[in-house]
Amino acid sequence: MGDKRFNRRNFFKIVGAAGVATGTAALLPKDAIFAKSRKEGKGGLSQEVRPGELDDYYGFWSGGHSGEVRVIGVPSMREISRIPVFNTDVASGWGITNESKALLRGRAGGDTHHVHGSYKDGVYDGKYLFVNDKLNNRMARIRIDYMEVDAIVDVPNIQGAHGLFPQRYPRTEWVVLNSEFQTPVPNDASNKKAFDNPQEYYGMHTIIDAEKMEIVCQVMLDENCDLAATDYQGKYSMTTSYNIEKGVTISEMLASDYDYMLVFHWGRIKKALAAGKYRKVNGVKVLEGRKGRSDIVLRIPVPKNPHGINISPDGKYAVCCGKVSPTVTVVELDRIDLAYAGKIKPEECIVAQPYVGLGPLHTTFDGRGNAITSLFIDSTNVKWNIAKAIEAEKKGKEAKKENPHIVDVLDIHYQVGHIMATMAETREADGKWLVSLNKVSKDRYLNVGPLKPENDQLIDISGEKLRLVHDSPAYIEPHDCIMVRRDLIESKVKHRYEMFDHPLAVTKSGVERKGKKVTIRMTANAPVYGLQEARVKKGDEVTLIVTNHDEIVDLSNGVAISNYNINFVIAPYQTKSVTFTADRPGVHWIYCTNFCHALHLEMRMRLIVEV
Ligand code: CUK
Ligand code: CA
Repeated sequence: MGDKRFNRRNFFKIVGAAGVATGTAALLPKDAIFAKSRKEGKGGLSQEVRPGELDDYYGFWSGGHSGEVRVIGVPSMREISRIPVFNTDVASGWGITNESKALLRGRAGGDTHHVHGSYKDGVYDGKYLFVNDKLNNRMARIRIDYMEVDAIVDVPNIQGAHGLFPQRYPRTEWVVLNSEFQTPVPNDASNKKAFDNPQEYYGMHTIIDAEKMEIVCQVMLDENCDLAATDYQGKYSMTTSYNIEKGVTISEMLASDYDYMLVFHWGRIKKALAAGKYRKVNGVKVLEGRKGRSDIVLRIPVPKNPHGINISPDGKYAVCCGKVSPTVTVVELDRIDLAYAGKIKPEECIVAQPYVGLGPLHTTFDGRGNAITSLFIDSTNVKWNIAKAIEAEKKGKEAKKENPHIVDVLDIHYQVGHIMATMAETREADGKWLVSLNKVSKDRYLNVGPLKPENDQLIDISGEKLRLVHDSPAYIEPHDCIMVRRDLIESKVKHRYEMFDHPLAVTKSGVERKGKKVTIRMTANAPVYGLQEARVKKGDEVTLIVTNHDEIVDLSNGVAISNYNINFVIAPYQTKSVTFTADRPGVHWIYCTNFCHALHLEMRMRLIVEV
C-alpha cells in the first residue's frame, strides 16, 4: 500500500490542516503513485481490474464528430481521459486559451476517425499519436508524454481527409492521409469551370512529414481514397477506393463492377520529387498519379466499393474488405514488386477472396495467423484463417464452397464498424483482446432518449472461439482505436510540464500596461493565485498568463473569469494564457474551477474593470 500519508486524499488533509500558506505542497514527495499492476485471473482472460489496479493496455479511441481522442483502459474499458484535439473543451480550456487557438487557427470543430501511433521497426515507439480531421481537412499530432496536441497541419487540395496511417518501418518519417471526396484542384473561384464537371474532380493521397508536420507531397488521382495502410518494409502505402466512377450520387458511385486497391510506390515518389516532376498547387507539390500517366500507383481491381484495408502483422498480406461484396480480398505484398516490374498483372497479386458474410468493413489480426473481420449488415465478428483461405483458393471452387477458413462467428450488438485487436497494427500482435466498435446500441443500456450511445464490446480472442465479455457505452462516435501495451507508453508519460518550455512561464506576478494593452501575469499555488486583484479599464485588451507552480502530481488549478466565459485548467508546471477585451465593467471574480485544496473555494481574486 505504501506510505498512507502520501495518497491524494491524505494529501488534502495534510495541506488543509497546514493552512493557507503556499509551499505546503513541498511536504509531499513529487511522484507519490501507488497503483498496482493487475492480477491475471485463472482459466482464460479476466476482465476484472480491481480497485487500485491498472489496466494492461492504453486504448486510444477516436471521438468521431466529437472531434476528440479518448484514452480507454483495456480490459476494464474505463474511460480514463479525453484528449481535446479539434474540438472546444470547456473543461480543460482547449479552444479557449491562446496556445490551443494558435494550433486550431480559428476552427474548433472536427471529425476524428483514425488514431495511430508513431512506429519504430513495426512497433509503437511511444512518441506520437496522429489523428485525422475529416471535417476541416487536417491532421493533428499528439505528443504522448503530455497526451496533448502539439501540432496541426492543414492540408489543402483535399476534402474528406479520412484514411490515415504512419510509416511503420524503419520508423515513422511519413504519415499518409487520404481524401475521400474528389474535388476540383485547385478548389476555388479560379477553377469554377470544374464545379459542374465531376470528371474534373480528383482525389489525393497526401504524404506528411511526421516530425516537421509539413506536407511532403500529394499524389493526384482520378479515384477517391478511403482507408489507408502502410507496409512493414517502408516501401508502399495503400488505400481503398470506392469511387473510381467519379460519381456524385450513390448510384453513380456503385455503377462499376469493380473498384481499386491503390498501391503507392514510395521509392518512385522520392525519385519523382528529386527530379522535380511535380507542379505546385496551393503551395503543395502535386505528383501525377492518374491512370496511364504515372508509374507510381498500382491499381489492383477489387469487388465494388471496398472499405477497410489492413496489413497482417507478419507483413505478408493486405486484407481489403468488400463492404457491398460478402468477401474480403487478400493481396500478397511480395507480389506487388512483381506487378510493378510488369512481371505479373496487378490482379495476380490477389491470393484469396474468401466469403466472410454480409457487409465486411474492417479486419484485424490475432498474430497467430487468423484474421477477424467486422460485418456491418450481419452484425457479427467473423474469425477466419488466412492460410486456409489461400489454400482453398488454390484448390478451387469446390474447396471454397465449404468455407474451410471460417473458425468462429460471434453476434455483436449491433452494426459494427471498426474492430481492433490488442497490438494488431504492429509486429507484436498478441491476440488477447478484441474491441468491436458497434455503431448501434439500441436496448443494451438504460434508455437515455432517442440519441443513444455507441456500444464498444470487449471480446476475449485468446482461445479458439470469440468470447464476448463486456459492453461499454461510448458517446458519439468512435470509429477506430488502437490498443497499445502499457509498457510501451507508461514510462513515456510525464506527471508535470517542463515549466520553461513555455516562453511566457510566469515566476513573478504583476500587471503591466502598454497603452490599451494590459498583461496580467500570475502564478498559481493552491490555494492562492499570485495576485489578489488586477485592475483594468473598460475596453482594454487584456492578456492573462498563469503558471501553476505546484509540483505535486495531479495538483491542477482552474482559472475561470466570471461573466467573461473564460475557463481553463493548468496542470503542474503548466502555463496557459488567454486574451480578451474587458468589455464588462464591474468586479469579476477569477476563481479556481479545478478542486485543488481544502481551501479551494477561497482560491479566488478580483478582476476590477473600471470605467
Ligand atoms: S471508417 Cu468509420 S467505420 Cu472512417 Cu475507418 Cu470504417
Ligand atoms: Ca464504385
